[in-house]
Amino acid sequence: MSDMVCLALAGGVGGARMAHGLAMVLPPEELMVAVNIGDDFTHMGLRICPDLDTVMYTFSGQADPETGWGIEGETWNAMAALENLGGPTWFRLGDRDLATHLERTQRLAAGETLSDITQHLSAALGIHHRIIPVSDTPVPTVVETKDGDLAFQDYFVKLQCDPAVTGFRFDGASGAMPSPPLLDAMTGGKIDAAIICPSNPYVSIDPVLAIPGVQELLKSDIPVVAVSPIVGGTAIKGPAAKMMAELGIAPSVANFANHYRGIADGIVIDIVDEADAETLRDNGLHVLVTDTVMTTDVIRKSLAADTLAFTAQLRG
Ligand code: FO1
Repeated sequence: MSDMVCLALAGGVGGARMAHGLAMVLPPEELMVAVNIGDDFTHMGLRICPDLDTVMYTFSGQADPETGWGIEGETWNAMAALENLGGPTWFRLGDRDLATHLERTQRLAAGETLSDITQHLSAALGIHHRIIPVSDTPVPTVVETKDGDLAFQDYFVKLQCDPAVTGFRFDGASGAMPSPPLLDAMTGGKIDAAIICPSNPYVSIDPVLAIPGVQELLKSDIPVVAVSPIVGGTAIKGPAAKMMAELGIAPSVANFANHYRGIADGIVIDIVDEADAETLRDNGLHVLVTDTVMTTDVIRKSLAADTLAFTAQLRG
């Protein structure tokens, strides 16, 4: 692939790890990672972009391996001091992580775009691959429950994903634009494949697909492959399987595949779900069965290489 670009759609920890695998295989000019911004919120005056930060920290090798978010070996002096002052500590901000939020917030206040700021922060972390927000316009994810709407981080962190969900909204999506680097790649016809990373379909990928132009791009003649975050009827990390069950959908790879009907040409599923491959193929999908549980960097890289080879076959 000369100046052709593989577009990876990512959010959350699983998405960041897969995108990192792709960055181990592809040079910077052949990969663009479009990251979910639906989790972003302003907290204590700081603009926090969890999925952009999780991808950046994962690419720079400093992400906390246990949580997947924040920085490994972090100290929590600011949080402890804040606690003494009676401030909010439900959303944990480590001392080094705080620098990211401070720098992003002051640059936004100075009028810089989220895309430009992310480019600056990535470069400062020694990252050469392109990590971009899917849009520079805030499009907050709203979690709908039978008791009313919840802001995403209130649902995910404050309430620990306990409330049963009834739906999701991405307020302002219809008025948003793809971020300039993404729009440039889209309108320039530079994107020749798309990979939907194993992120939560509802709160990590759907907010990305909600940005005008993105679905149209994926439905055009480029091959699109979705990597399942559902393995053996559950999610490796996070509330995806719980959300599916609450929406009345059995958490299976078949139902995961159904979520991207009309968008994905191929699905990557884990070895434990091999028995489901035939049904998926009967439904017109191409299927790759491989080890998708990214417990090590080696598996991250091999999953990425396998997925790219699979995507290349679909292009042919
Ligand atoms: N997740 C938590 O469960 N608890 C936290 O205190 C928390 C803090 C936090 C700080 C910075 C950051 O970038 C992410 C953080 N996350 C925390 C994770 C975050 O809520 C999720 O990663 C995304 O929003 C969903 O993937």
